[in-house]
Amino acid sequence: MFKKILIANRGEIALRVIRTCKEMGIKTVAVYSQADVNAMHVRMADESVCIGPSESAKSYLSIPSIISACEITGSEAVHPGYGFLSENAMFAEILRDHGIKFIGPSVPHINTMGDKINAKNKMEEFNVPCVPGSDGAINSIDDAYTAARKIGFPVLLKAAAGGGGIGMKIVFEENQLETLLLQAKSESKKSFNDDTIYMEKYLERPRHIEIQVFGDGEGNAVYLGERDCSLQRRHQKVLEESPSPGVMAEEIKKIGEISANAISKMKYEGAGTIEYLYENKNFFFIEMNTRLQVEHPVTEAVFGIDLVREQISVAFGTGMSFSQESLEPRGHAIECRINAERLPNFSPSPGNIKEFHSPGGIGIRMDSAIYNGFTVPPHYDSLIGKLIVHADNRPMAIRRLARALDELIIDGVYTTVDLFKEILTEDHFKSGEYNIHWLENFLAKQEK
Ligand code: MV4
Repeated sequence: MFKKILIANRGEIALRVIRTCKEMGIKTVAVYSQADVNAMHVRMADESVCIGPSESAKSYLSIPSIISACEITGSEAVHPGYGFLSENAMFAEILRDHGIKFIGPSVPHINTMGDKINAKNKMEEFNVPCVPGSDGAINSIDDAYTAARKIGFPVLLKAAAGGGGIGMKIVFEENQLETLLLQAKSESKKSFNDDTIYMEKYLERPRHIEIQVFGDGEGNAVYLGERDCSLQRRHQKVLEESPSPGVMAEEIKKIGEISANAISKMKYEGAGTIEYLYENKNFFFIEMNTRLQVEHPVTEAVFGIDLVREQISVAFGTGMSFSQESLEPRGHAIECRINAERLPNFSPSPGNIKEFHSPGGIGIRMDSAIYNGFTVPPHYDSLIGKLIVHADNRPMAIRRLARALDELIIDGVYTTVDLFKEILTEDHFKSGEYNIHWLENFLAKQEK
């Protein structure tokens, strides 16, 4: 097994990876920016290296600094966590060229999935159902008219380099098409330095269902159920759960097998997430993420497995510990993303944590890197913790979550904790009747 792994990340995910490494007897190296001198991941790792100033671009995103930290410490592998360099093919390639193992999929797989048009083509090759759309890029306004007439309005323009909704434009009628195409192109150019746009049928009320997949790089692949991530605000997930209250187990089995088959045929290595929109009992592929996701603990709870352990094991070449037949989901899990943000605008609320008390007890997992006296720096994402509950069924998970939220104390910064207490009492949440628009409508109602 690897003797030493460097974690190219910060916050709760850095701790999450360190925990598994410790259990596997692997030494850990933390990297940190000047803003994170007192961060918990630095204290929990066996060694640490300062890789630059506070700005992410000069520290957590600095490939040369991270490579140097690997060389200085003799790290054999890098776990990228999520965000930062986790889906950066250039980073994976440079590590490879330095003989350092990137814990994640191969460079070509990261590249393919990073381009949403290539990703769709690849998935279509393996008979994964996709949203009806343009045949690749829209290269002219004539292309756009032809595609839109074929697909039927409303259509959605998307950036090939995109994700996160940037450059996305809903087009309801033909006379808006030219203007919105130009806007999509200019936004995409600005954000990604790439103005490639493609078109899809706009699905009006879908759920966002993602399938967790895992491959060993040699053609063995499994799916680990789904996560319903429909509760989002401005493309930021807020609460995730598994199983989805809106999809039946046999439907998951079908799309899961299709997803695992694609991963197997591709010889994909490591953890991945295949994102679908689900509407009127149909799944439509939209994107694939080639990283461990923020919400992975929901899957870990339901399947009783450690995805990071499996990532490390597959990266080393020891294979996965499970087969599809050995995987059995149990009960229900819900995750709340706790952000240092002030409602109702969700404006960032960095600052000093005066008091922190974590909930506990049966079925509770609190993944966080904050502590009493810790100062949440203003330079990074506002996620300060994830509360994950697991119970025998969804109603019990909801009650357990309400209990855990009552136990949780975070003083000193504003947080999104109270929002969860309110969501849990809503009839449409309790009945599971929600889609990707429900949360924003709920928040708009509350504003009044
Ligand atoms: C869509 C869609 C409707 N139809 N594609 C938003 C971000 C990007 N990753 C994909 N997104 C969407 N793609 C088609 N063809 C609606 C969304 C969307 C959305 C998707 C998942 C969760 C929340 C969302 C909120 C707004 C729009």
